[in-house]
Amino acid sequence: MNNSEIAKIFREIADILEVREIPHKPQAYRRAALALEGLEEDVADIYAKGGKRALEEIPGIGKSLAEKIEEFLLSGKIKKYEELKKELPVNLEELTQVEGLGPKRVYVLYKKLGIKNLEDLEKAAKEHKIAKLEGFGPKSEENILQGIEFLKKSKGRIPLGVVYPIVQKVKKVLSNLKEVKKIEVVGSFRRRKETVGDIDILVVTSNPEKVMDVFCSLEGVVKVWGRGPKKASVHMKEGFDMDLRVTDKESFGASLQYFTGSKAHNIAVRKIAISKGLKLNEYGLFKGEKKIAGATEEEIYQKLGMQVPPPEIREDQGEVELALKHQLPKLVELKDIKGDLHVHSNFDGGVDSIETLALKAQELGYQYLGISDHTKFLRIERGLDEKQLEEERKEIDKLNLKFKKIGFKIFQGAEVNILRDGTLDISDKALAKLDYVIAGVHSNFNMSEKEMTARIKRAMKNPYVTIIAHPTGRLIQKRESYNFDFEEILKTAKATNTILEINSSPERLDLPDKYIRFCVEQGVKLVINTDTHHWQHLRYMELGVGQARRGWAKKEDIINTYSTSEIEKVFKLKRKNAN
Ligand code: DGT
Ligand code: CA
Ligand code: CA
Repeated sequence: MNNSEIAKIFREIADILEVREIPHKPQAYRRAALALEGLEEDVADIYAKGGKRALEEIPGIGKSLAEKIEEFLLSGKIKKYEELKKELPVNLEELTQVEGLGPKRVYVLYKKLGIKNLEDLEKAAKEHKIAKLEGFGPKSEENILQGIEFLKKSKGRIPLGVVYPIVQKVKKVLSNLKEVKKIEVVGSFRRRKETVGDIDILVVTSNPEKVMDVFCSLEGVVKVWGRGPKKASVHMKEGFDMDLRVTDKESFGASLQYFTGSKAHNIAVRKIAISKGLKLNEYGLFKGEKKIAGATEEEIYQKLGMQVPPPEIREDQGEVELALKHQLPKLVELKDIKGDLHVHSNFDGGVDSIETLALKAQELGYQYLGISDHTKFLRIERGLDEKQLEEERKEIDKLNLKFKKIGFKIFQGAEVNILRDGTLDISDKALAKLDYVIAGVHSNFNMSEKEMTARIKRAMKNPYVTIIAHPTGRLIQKRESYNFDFEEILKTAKATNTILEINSSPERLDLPDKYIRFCVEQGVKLVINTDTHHWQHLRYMELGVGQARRGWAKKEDIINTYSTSEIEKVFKLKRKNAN
């Protein structure tokens, strides 16, 4: 789309003008970039209909910028940009990604050392050329090298499951300070995106100095990138950055809204504000000079005539339109979950006894627990054969007798392997004795799309297969999903009443969010499971619920929000065609 392409050029022009210390103009270009990103219609269409005059009518675009847009539309180029670029012919986007490098410093590095890209930058730093530059010194050289390392190592992103427990702890330490009045972790973390670039934290405090001190000396902080009166930025030993921003009470809601993002959502919301003659930024919602909302997120959305979209769906994927119509779905919540159906016990080499796992599940308020130990094929993990499954059944029956009076039930399941041809690694006769069955692909990932689709479909057609485990097989940042036709899988799941799993394990989060949304739209039921191998993994449920919410899942889409008797009906429905 022309709009984002031109916006990018405008931002770069702004950067170069800033380097040349030209006043005001950079701001005008940045404002125009924002305006362009906020447009629904392509500027080419606007221009086709109304010419240059119509471009000038776009808020934030004046006469001279309208001319530049016209020039781009007609020639594919902007002369002014080409000229400016000659002055700073470097990869600005790449270089400014290095923490602490803004356009001005990039300019100095180019003028003095001819640095044009990340490679040049690393070479110069390693040769200690940067340390000698005025305004840099050994410290910023070291910073630059560390910044490059980080960019290279993690491509800048880190799985949510890795940062999750660390961030929870940081939040707790900071909220325990008496100086902290309000705190929220915002950005992609609040949206529960499966990987995060960095962590953004917002606080309202009576004593910013004190909070910054604590923040910069938190356990796990290996580097302080920078620290000012309102913002600090640190690097954690696990390889990610955290930003802390101080805001005041009256602006907290506006900052919450702004820094939660996503950027695309914010652009769409700001457009609505503009359409109502209002202005929205991180300080508040304004009518002219007058602030009409800002302290809470609720009042901001309310004044815009909107419901508050849950953070997990703020991706400009239709939530803004529905929020305006007050038709947002009610998403599943952690408190709706009544049990976990993918749990390994010490019967297949896991850590905990079934009894321990059941007691931990009861502590979480669950009404049932499904034990799903591996069957035969995975003998490496001590997979169970028919006889061992019978022994396990006895143990479960014994415990169920004991738990009956408190209304808690253990289901016996199993995690069976889907073999190359789509058959399972254990007989139907053995499966018939279980309450439910999870089937998954654990080997031979490299098949053609056609073969893999046929393989999984055949497994789903087995009347004893209740759930397909981690349906895409991907491992976050480690392994791509195998090739298969998800639409076909959806159709078969629906036709056979097979449930698809949202596996909450931090390295999986499988299904991915967009697939969850397809399931929800098609009425294919889902289950949120933890794949627990140690009782502490039961806590991963929270990650799975976040993932389900990102996929717009409601309570009724998720079978483990059902009561014990309702879920038994789901198990039976699948088996109705078994003989
Ligand atoms: P990340 O860190 O890459 O996983 O993603 P976010 O969404 O946390 O992005 P980040 O950390 O760059 O910024 C946090 C939020 O701040 C972002 O979600 C929306 C808001 N924000 C940042 N820059 C802009 C911007 O240029 N325009 C608008 N409208 N919002 C922005
Ligand atoms: Ca972030
Ligand atoms: Ca950030």
